[in-house]
Amino acid sequence: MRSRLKIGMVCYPSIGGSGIVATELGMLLAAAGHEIHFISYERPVRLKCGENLFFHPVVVNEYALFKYPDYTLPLSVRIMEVCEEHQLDILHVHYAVPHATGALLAKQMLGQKKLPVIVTTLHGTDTNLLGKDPHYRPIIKYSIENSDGVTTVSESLKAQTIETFEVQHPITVIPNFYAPGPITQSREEVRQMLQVRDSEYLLLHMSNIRPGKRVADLLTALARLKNRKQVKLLILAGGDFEPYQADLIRLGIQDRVIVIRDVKEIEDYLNACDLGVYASEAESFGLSILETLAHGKAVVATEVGGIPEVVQDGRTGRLVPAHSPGAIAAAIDQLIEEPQRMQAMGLAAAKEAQARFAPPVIRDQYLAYYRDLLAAR
Ligand code: GMT
Repeated sequence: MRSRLKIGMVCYPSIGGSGIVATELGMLLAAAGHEIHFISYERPVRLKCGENLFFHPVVVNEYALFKYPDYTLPLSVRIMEVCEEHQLDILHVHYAVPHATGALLAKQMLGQKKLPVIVTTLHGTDTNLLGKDPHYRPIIKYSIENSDGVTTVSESLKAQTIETFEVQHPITVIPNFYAPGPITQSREEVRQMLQVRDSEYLLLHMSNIRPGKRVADLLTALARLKNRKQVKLLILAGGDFEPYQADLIRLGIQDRVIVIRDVKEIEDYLNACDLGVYASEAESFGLSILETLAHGKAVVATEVGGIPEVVQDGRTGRLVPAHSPGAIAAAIDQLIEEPQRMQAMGLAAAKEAQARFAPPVIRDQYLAYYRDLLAAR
């Protein structure tokens, strides 16, 4: 077996946990000497140029003939071309549909030529959203069962996947990872720019703000806080906040909420905040939560999916039931009234993140997994 692996990485290129994990993993593997080929419709946002890193765009042309644009077929052709041209050992796809499906089509087209080992990582919505749609469920099940290796980002997602698709295929859990990048502006500078006073608590929420993130619950919780005059909420939104503007006015919290869109460098904001707040109704892992903890900030988050595998209730944050703005407000108020406890939780959070979710540790778990699959075939 080659010591230097050639790995294809297929992912969504946008701001979003799965794309970020795939990109960071590819960059870590490249830094360790492996040759990494990204395949996507755009260059992944966090992909920095470097040695051993290549990007192969999938070109999708529009045809009046198609009522709905098709991505899976040009994707499978691109995957086939890259596999053939670069003799890939591993094809690591993030999400079963359309990425694993495209990989399986590519494998069929390659026929007798050298085939890569296909590793599918499930990130969540394949199972907890599309898995419930009868028009998608069979193709997701097929894509999982025909991958050479399948991983999930949490034990919870593994259990949910087995239950949803009734799959027999072994599934290995390899969690997500994160280590804080450099701070470019001081906490004071960032707070000044955001017009947050020293005496105020800055809550932070980062997500694509899709309905499942329950941003409206966070806004309601903010309006219900006993200590609301002392608190501001910063939302780093990877989506359109416009639909929530009416809630701000209705709840009278326009002057308490700051929204910034499509932030790529999150570190300065995480450094400037005091507490993370997450109200999701489903979450396989919660990469934003890990990012918050790793910066030494406790979180108030919902006790759903894989979140309890990331946050330890009472030690690194507080877990509350989903769909319960009152419980979120009570947990935030309690931490504000016990600032030393909030700080101690933040310190524990940073230590825990470093010990359990450090990038080199997780990179080595993926490498060992790739090598086991290569040896077994
Ligand atoms: O949360 C989303 O809607 C985006 C989605 C994605 O594609 O990035 O996130 C999923 O993958 C992340 C990375 O593994 C996880 O941290 C998120 O928890 C997961 N989202 C859901 O399960 C809803």
